[in-house]
Amino acid sequence: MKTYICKEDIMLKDICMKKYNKEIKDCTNEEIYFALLDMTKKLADGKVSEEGQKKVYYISAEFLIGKLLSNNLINLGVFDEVKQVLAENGKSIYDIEEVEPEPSLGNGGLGRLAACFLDSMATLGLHGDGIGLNYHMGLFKQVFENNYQKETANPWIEADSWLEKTDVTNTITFGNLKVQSRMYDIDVTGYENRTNKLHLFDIESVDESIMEPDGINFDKTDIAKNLTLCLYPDDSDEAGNLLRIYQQYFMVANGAKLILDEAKAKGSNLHDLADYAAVQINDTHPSMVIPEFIRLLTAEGISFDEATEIVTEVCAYTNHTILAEALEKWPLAYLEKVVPQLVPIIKKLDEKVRNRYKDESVYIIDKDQRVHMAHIDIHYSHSVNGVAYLHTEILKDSELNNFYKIYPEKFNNKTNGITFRRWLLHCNEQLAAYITELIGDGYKKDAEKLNDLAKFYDDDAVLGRIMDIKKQNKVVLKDYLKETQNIDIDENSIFDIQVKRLHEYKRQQMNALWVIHKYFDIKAGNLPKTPVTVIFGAKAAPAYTIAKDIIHLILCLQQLIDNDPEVNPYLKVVMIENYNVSKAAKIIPACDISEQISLASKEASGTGNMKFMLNGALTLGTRDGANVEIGELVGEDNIYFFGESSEAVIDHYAKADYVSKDYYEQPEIKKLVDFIVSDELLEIGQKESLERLHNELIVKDWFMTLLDVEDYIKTKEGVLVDYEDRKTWAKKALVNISKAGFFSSDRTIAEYNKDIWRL
Ligand code: AZC
Repeated sequence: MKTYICKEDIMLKDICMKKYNKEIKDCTNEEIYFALLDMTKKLADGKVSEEGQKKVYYISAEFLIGKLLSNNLINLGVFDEVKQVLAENGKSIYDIEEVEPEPSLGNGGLGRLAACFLDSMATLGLHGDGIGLNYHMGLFKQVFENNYQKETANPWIEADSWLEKTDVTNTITFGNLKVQSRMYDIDVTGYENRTNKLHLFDIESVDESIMEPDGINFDKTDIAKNLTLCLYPDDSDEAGNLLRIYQQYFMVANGAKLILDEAKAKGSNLHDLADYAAVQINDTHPSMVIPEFIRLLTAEGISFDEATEIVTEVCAYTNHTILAEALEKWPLAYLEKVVPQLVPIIKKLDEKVRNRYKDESVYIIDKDQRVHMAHIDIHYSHSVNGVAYLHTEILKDSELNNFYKIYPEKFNNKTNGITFRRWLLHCNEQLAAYITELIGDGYKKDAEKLNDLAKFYDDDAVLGRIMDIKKQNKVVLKDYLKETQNIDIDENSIFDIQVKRLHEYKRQQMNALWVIHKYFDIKAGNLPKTPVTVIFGAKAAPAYTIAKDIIHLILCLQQLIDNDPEVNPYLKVVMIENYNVSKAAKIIPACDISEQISLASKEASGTGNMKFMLNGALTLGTRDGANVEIGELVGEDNIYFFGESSEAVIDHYAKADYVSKDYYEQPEIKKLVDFIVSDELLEIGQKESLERLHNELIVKDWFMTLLDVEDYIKTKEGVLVDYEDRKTWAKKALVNISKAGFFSSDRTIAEYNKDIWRL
């Protein structure tokens, strides 16, 4: 029997023996997990090197990395071997995966993108590290109670984990206090290539015990204890805003110091910093790195003007949203409290802008004395990019048009991507193996090779297998839901899935209105040929009341339908609790219909849409974000578009002429909306919450749900009809898989490097 990892000569068997004095077969799953942790770190360490002069630093408030064990094993080329060795010893890699806690270092697409990018940088052999914060409790853990979202603490750091404590420590100075920081590192393995690092800074004096049992509240003023407790602490009051500024400065002050130290160690005289470092600023959370660099460079004797030029050459900025509320604007007074050392620099940067341009809209400090962080980025970076073609066009033509007119050469598009290691090889092993059987494994390194699947579009046997694999993935999800939430779903139903952050612009509420429509339809005797399971998964920001009301509505619908024997054979609603990366990996391969129904112009890109497509789901969506590019690749026959165009939507906002009430007055729509406050639902749910949502849709509906709901319902009914022709459906699924290569984050990162970083 083979009981070791022969390839790298590091023996799992030996580690188990040394650590526990046991054979593999006698170890518990926990013990094996920790042994594999040791083994993986050793294998990864062998692939770290500091060669190459220039290095890229990706600074981000979020890194939604997900569990790492299996992905690292895949990237290190030993997954199959480990799986086999474990099986020979009566253990399952899948059981061991369950032992690993999911790191709580991100929230949504922006954070998951950062994680995919780190994977791709290492895979392409680029020397590139991540810089972020080591949040102890992350966002929060979501539980459902009385059909509501309840937040609880989400601690994830164990004594032994992927985090490696380093010797790098700094004293970080704020206006009113000094704190000690320490750097922790996580290995980022590339697929059969180098290992990079994710550097996470932590505060030495952090104190998890100040967290209240609700998992989100703590003394927001006790910075020395709370600085790295949580991602996105509540910012509905001044203390919360200040805490976010403390976090952001802590991240960039440590990051900037590291970057300069590494450059100097390689021989930089700092005047030539751009030959040593490229810094990608992921949204505005790290924007203070620009004035911080200037502060450090001028302290080394470089003039302010030259320091500004150096920093501009080094830094590049990525915008991820056009939602005004997400573009950070800090009151100057807050910055004066937390980071007084940066204020004179920011004022000088603003002065330079004012001297050159007479347009108030591009100033850094506005007339209300608020500092527009994105404006610092745009003036003082050499590159500004959007994350999908449409998004970048909207930035250029409307949102940032005044900047585009000044700096047309800075603007560029980098359509997002996803790592196929996690989102195909790992989450859908069966499909990956079948693709390999059909076209070889070249696609693992060159995703465009998936195009070779085109020759099987009309091959009945292949189409049959694609549907079989989908079915098996549905059974996996069914078993998982039974085990985790005690929910029964039918693997023979259509899996219609919307999983993403909860936000009104993403319009989960529109999907809920379809559920209501279907409920009426079934009650009226129009029974669907194939039952439908509508699956939602989403966390709402704790202070976002309407988002929580939408979750409440979905949970109430779930209960109503579950208890109605007339409806439940045909329709089921499931809200996944605590949706996260690990759950996504189980949900996405099982999906038939991928819901990407944001109000056109509002979803910068989306990346879930890409994951679903790659796993053979068909997109039902608006012409928004990267959906547009998916549509161009697969062709109109292989995607379901509906709804108003982004131009029409932007026009409605410009003219302020959208009146949801006018749509509500249409009897068909009124019936659906009014069901939110029907006796049936009020019996299950909370009056206050359901009435607030009902009212919101009628009097405000800022993201125009009622504008598109009719077309949405019509189109979705058409999708269900199409599903009945399984062969044509399977062909559409295969077209989607074969065209997904463009959305590999390897392609995206190659573009960043060619156009922006130039390593
Ligand atoms: C998201 C965008 O909403 C999403 O469309 C995009 O795909 C993703 O970034 C990656 O670019 N944004 C966020 O998650 N968060 C913020 C603050 O924009």
